[in-house]
Amino acid sequence: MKKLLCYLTLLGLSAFALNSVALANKINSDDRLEWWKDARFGMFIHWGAYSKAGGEWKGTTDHGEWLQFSAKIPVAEYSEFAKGFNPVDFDAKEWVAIAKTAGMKYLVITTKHHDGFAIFDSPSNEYNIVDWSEFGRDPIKELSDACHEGGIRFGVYYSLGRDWHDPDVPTKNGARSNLIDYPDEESKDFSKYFERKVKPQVRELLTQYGQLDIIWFDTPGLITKEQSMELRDMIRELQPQCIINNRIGNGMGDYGTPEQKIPSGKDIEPWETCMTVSERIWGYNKYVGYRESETLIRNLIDISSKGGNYLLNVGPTGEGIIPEESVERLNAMGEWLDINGEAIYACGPTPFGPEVGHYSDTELDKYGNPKFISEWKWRATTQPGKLFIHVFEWANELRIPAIEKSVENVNLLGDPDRKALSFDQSSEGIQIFLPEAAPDEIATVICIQTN
Ligand code: FHN
Repeated sequence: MKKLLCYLTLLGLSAFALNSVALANKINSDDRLEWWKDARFGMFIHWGAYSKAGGEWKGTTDHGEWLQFSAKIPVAEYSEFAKGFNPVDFDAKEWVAIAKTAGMKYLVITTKHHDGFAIFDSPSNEYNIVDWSEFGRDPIKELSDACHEGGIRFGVYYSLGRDWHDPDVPTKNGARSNLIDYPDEESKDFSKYFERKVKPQVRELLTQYGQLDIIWFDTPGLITKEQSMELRDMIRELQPQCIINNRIGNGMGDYGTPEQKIPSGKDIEPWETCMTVSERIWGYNKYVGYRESETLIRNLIDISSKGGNYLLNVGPTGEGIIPEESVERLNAMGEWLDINGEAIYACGPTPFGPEVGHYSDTELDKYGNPKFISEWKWRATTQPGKLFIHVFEWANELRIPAIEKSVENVNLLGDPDRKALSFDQSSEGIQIFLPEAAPDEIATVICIQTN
């Protein structure tokens, strides 16, 4: 009897021990996202065989990362083209240095876009940069090492539901499928592609590059709930700290991903807007225009004031160079953040809201809903004991809504002497008296310190 009691006790203890290990490994979404929410600003990189074309194909010039589809290139011709991908000027440390100078805290790079060509060493599929192209090196290994050494969080993008190289990737109504080489949409079996290519390659991404901080899935397409769950469980098992975006599909993932647009108001769910530095194309296109630095800086402020992250995309050339037009703009963002970063990183959203704009009571948007009219006078972010007002439209005095706490001091974040500004606080709001000229035409930050 004594032996049985002893055995049962041991059994109980080991079960408790196992359970606590499992619990310790169970990092919840909030814990995983903590550094990410503080980071606010990351670099997106769209780079692959398509970059070699520079947006051009047989006289047409409006291509990017969709080159194979938009130029209607058969697999045989595109695969031959991919063999010539040889980014001899690629320097991972240079890319990480550009991101750090810009004030970016993480980086997400396309490891396999819709063309199905992997720019990482993929033993499970020979259609990759090491085995297939002239380059013969693994840029994802070089970039992950540079990120880990440079103190930037490392993330990978993977196209889930579109792969124009594989015969088994159907899309909704065939609209985004490769119907040139694989015209029989009905015969395509996504589960074959999932087992043959997706699972082995995601496992390679999870096990070949050290700590992985983000997996940024794209276009989940016709993936089933079970398949999304299987990927999520694999990630959680192999890289429990790794953040997953919502494009893993079927309502899963740690955060939302609005694209090329900024939500009109604060959202309780974690979210990240991804946007291009160029006017619209993600992959390199030598003909495309670029957004102005003022727009990019104010977007970062607007997004931060609504509690979101900004994943800003660059499209390096086929030789591996981030275009100068992008670098100039990222440097301008970094210079602004060097002075005002305290009002962006690890900040909370605005305590107000009406400053961002209002819904028109006369105009409708393209969906027939009241049109949102953005206001661009100022935005707000917060830190404990501090309220930051980012002024876009300068005047000699600024009025903001009332706050509960009493204001102790008001100064300009960019003023090295932090000279106190005059202000008047009442139940009606706060009136701040400002210098004649705006210290920063793009956005001057006022720091309001409260008790
Ligand atoms: O089709 C892709 C596109 O090429 C690009 O990668 C964007 C980035 O978020 N995602 C898809 C469009 O939503």
